[in-house]
Formats: sequence, C-alpha cells, structure tokens
Amino acid sequence: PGILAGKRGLIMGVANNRSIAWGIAQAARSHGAELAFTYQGDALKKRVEPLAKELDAAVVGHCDVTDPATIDAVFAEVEKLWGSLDFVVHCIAFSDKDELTGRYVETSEGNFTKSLLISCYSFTAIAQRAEKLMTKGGSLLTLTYYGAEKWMPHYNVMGVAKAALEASVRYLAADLGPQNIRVNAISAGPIKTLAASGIGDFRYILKWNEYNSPLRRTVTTEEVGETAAYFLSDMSRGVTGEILHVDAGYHVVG
Ligand code: 0WD
Repeated sequence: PGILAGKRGLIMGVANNRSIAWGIAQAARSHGAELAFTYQGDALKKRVEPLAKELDAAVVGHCDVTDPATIDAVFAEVEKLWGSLDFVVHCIAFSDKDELTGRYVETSEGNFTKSLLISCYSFTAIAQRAEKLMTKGGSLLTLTYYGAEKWMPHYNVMGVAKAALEASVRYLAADLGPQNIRVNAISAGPIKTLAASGIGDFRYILKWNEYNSPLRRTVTTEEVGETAAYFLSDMSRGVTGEILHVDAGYHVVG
C-alpha cells in the first residue's frame, strides 16, 4: 500500500492542470490518498470537476477565503462526507497584479489587507476548521516562496504576505502540536502557473533560476507533489513547523 493509504485530505487552490495544488493532488492520489477538492467560483468549478473525476475525488464546493461562510460550508461538507480529516493542502494566494511590479513602497492599504487576508490569514482560518475534524492528528501544508526571506524583484507585498505565512506555520505548529497536528510549508521554486503569470518579469525569473540553481533547472509541480506526499504522510511524523525548499537548490545561491 502507498504511504498515504487510508488517509483522507482536502485540496484547496486548484485553478487548472498547471496548478501546484494539482501536482500535489496527483502525487497524493498516486500514494493512495482519498481526496476532496474545493474550487473558487463557477468559472473554476468547470475546470476542477473533471480534474477531481480523474482522481476519483469528491468536490465539496465553492470556497472563497474572503467569505468565512464558504470556508465553514466546505468543512461541513467534508464532515458529512468523511466525519474526520487527515490532511489539508492550502495552495491559495492573491495580490493585485498592478502591485506585483515596480516598487513595494507603492503598495496600497487596500491591496495589502486583501493580499494578507487571502495569502496568509486564510491558512489560519482553515486550521481552525481542520483542527475540529483532525481527531486522530493530521497534517496541514501550505506553499511559500523565497521572496519571504529575501528581496525579490516584483514580488513586493506577496513577499511580506509569505513572510507572515511562514511565521504562522511556526505559531500554528506550536498550538496544534499537542493534538499531533503537524504544520509545514514547501518553499517552491518558480513554476509557470496562472498565479505566477501575474508577477512582473516572471519569465526572466524562471531563466535566472535555471542558470543559477545548483541543479541548473527549475522544478515541476510533480516534484513539489512528491515532497508534499512526504509531509502529508507518516514518513514525516517527527517534522512540524518546517519550511522545506523544493527549488533545485536555489536558496543556497541567491
Ligand atoms: O512559482 C510559483 N507558481 C509559486 C507558487 C512558487 C512558490 C509558491 N507558490 C504558491 C503560490 O503563492 C500559492 O500560494 O503556490 C500556491 C499555489 O499557486 P499556483 O499553483 O502557482 O497558482 P494557481 O494555479 O493560480 O492557484 C492559485 C489559486 C487561485 O487561482 P487564481 O489564479 O484563479 O487566482 O489560489 C486560489 C485560486 O484557486 N485563490 C483563492 N481560493 C479561495 N479564495 C482565492 C480566494 N479568495 N484567491 C485565489
């Protein structure tokens, strides 16, 4: 049996088949997990439903993390479906494209608040709901980026949001550890997805990583997915509060 056999998990943040969440879902399924997906809005529903079907997964409804009632609704659906939960994968981030270019100092209060709410607080909001269903322990996983640790061109308010997200991984790990709920993040190297296409000069960033990372290439959603499977499984049972780079080693360089 696979390392995730018998485990049931919720995948949040699939937009299409290039999403990191989709790479994680495929890996989790290949290792034996049973999955449920959320989608954000009707446009994505049409994309997510056929993808879910490919992995024999349930679709538990619309979730826009700026609307707490929709978070409650999808967790209520999960409870109805399974009664308990073993893992949640949070692959959700947003910032106004106009502020993912040029100078961070120009960030507006409105976009700052929205970016932090969607890209950082939502993970805590999800942890609050997941805790109640993780009666036998569990694993919460989020996605971050090197721009949390170092200045990166154009990443701007997302870098600030990811720094806060990484700090919240540590605080959540301490709070939920006594219930054997582990909280970790993968810091992924740049991958061409819908969200990434909003970042200024993204193609240049991809090339830069290709030329300069120790492995002299970028990473794939499959590779992020395999590392995610480790975090979601009991193979990582002694690991919490960790931020692991899956970035072809770029973090040792820049
Ligand atoms: O290079 C990259 N692509 C990296 C991405 C490197 C390192 C980290 N990441 C992170 C992102 O910051 C994000 O946290 O990985 C996570 C997943 O992003 P992705 O796979 O790159 O992007 P995408 O396929 O676009 O999925 C992000 C999804 C949204 O898609 P769009 O593009 O439609 O905004 O986040 C979801 C949505 O499905 N999302 C929301 N979900 C619920 N409520 C919301 C919201 N308000 N806003 C965005």
